[in-house]
Amino acid sequence: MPKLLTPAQVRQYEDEGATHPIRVLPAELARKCYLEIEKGEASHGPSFRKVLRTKPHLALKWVDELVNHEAVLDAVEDIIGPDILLYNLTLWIKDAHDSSFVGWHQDSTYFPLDPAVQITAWIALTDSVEDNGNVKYVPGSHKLGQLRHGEQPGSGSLLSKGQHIVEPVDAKVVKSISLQPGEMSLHHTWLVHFSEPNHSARRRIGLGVSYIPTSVQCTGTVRHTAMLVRGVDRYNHFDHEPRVSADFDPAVEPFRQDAIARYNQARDEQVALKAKLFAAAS
Ligand SMILES: O=C(O)CCC(=O)C(=O)O
Repeated sequence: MPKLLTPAQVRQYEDEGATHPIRVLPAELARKCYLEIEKGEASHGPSFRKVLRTKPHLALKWVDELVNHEAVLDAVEDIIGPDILLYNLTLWIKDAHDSSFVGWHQDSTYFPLDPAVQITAWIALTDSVEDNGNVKYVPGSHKLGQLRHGEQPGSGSLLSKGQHIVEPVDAKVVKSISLQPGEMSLHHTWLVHFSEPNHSARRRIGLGVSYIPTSVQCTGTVRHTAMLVRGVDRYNHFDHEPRVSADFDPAVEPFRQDAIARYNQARDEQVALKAKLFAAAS
């Protein structure tokens, strides 16, 4: 019996590579998190975006609580089992009338993970719908395996190097993920997905959390860090991340800096490796 998902949602995930919407938080809690972002932006200025960009759960207590939230983990457990590591997360922010977008891509392209068993939980802190640039995907595309990606830095993409799939995407059928604050979607690491600019006068903010089962290994040269959020880790493939007891917890700060450096190094290594493989295959 699934813990939170309905059997139909589990089936949708298996068939399409994504399921949505899943109510995981009350709308008021999502609003509180949104206000935390506004508070951080007001007190730290533009540098706060950098804090939010990589491993913000090691900096901000409210993010730590969100990624460890019971309902979020119940839904994730329904797909990847009870022993769960939090591998990475990203705050996806599109401001009102923001032209930034995310090109067609697969999350696996940035993750040196073997096997490629990773799930992205996208938790909506605002609404995320058609007019403000919600996520869209090709149902069933998670069955295609890894596709070739190219880079286009400076293109306005929210992805660090403007990565995008270079082979033709069969986008005859595209599904839209519409979420209200406190709802979540789950998507597979090989799902082909993208998002368009925000044409509305509202901000669109979601937290994309990457969870993996503890059995998954990191394939790069850098040993990664990850947070054991549920169950037991019998594999010891990652250095475990500590939980913060307050924002910018001084006891965790040195660990955070090191974890971000390791994550970025491993991601760059992975992107370069994939670029070589894609070039060889073309
Ligand atoms: O939030 C977006 O617009 C893109 C999100 C995304 O690509 C992801 O969560 O993998």
